[in-house]
Amino acid sequence: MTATTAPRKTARKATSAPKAKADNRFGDEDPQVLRGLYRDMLFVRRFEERTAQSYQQAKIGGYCHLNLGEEATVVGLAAAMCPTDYLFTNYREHGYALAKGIEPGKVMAELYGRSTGTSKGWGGSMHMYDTATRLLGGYAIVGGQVPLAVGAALAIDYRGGDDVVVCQMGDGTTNIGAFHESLNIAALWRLPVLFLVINNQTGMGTTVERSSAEPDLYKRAASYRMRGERVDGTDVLAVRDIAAELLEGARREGKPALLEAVSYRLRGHSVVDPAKYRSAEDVSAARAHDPIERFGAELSAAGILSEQDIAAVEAEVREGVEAAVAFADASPHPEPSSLFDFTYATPVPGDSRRLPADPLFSA
Ligand SMILES: Cc1ncc(C[n+]2csc(CCOP(=O)(O)OP(=O)(O)O)c2C)c(N)n1
Repeated sequence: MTATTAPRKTARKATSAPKAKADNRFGDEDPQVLRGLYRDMLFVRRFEERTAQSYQQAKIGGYCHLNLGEEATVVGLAAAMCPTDYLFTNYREHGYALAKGIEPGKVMAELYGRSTGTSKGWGGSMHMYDTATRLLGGYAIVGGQVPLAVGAALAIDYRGGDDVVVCQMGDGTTNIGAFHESLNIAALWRLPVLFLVINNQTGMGTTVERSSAEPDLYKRAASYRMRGERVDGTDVLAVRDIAAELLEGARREGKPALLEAVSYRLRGHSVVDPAKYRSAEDVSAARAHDPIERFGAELSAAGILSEQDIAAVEAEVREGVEAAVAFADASPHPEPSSLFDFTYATPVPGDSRRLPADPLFSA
């Protein structure tokens, strides 16, 4: 997406840029990198807010789930990954697509169902896919991505090489059978995969405590003798650092791992969910943990981000998001005649290409 997620092989690069002040937790961090992380999180935030607005304007249809509140996990993970690493996600993936380096216009065009989108407009919000950046979806079936991610890790292991697969999912997914089967195989065969569980504390409207007999989700890794860690998913640096460590273990030693990132969903499950089941305390806890405000305040206090910087980043980000919207809006819809072109990978006899309103039997 920006310099923050630029190609690299290790989690942190040596730099000759000026160092941040020492009287804060930033130590020898490159201020440029810190500002980049802030900018990338803000981009996801504004992109998602604009997506919600476009949905209300009926520019976007179908299901639509946002990463609002989860920006630190999205950006921290991307900062730890190599660009050649593979990523599988659930349906809440717009931010990951951006952080993986896909052009924002292409991401928005997919949301708008236009042919310039990541999946030619046929996938929509939940099915983004991009081989160039190795985002291998975008899955709507809860847990559907987990066995596929393990399959990709098996392919890497079989062929050789040091790529790693990250498999993102929500807390609710850890109660799906395929999650347990996949972790078992990954551990048994020592596959290079990091399971990233976004514990945003709710699966639709059900809390983790009500749905999970073991609500400390990172502990599930222990059943498979796998390393399990929990991190504050609203702290971009904490996510980046632990993700980098676990990715390195998977890459160098074939040690799969599970990372639970605890965050707070700022809105409902999807754009059409008013989240009436949430208590006032829950909503204010979510606001209090806003990852962007918190990081911005820290950077300001450390003298790394001035008021003018914040205003300039805001302007640049808004301009980028509006450019993405303009690109999407100006892009063509897919041709109806092309609707079935990729239903099957190869031609299939008797493949029905009937469109809605076509006669059931035609001469
Ligand atoms: C197999 C399956 N069961 C049920 C659903 C309906 N459903 C969609 S999202 C969701 C909640 C999943 O929650 P979680 O895994 O915590 O992910 P989050 O939405 O918080 O990212 C459910 C039950 C589905 N899509 N697939």
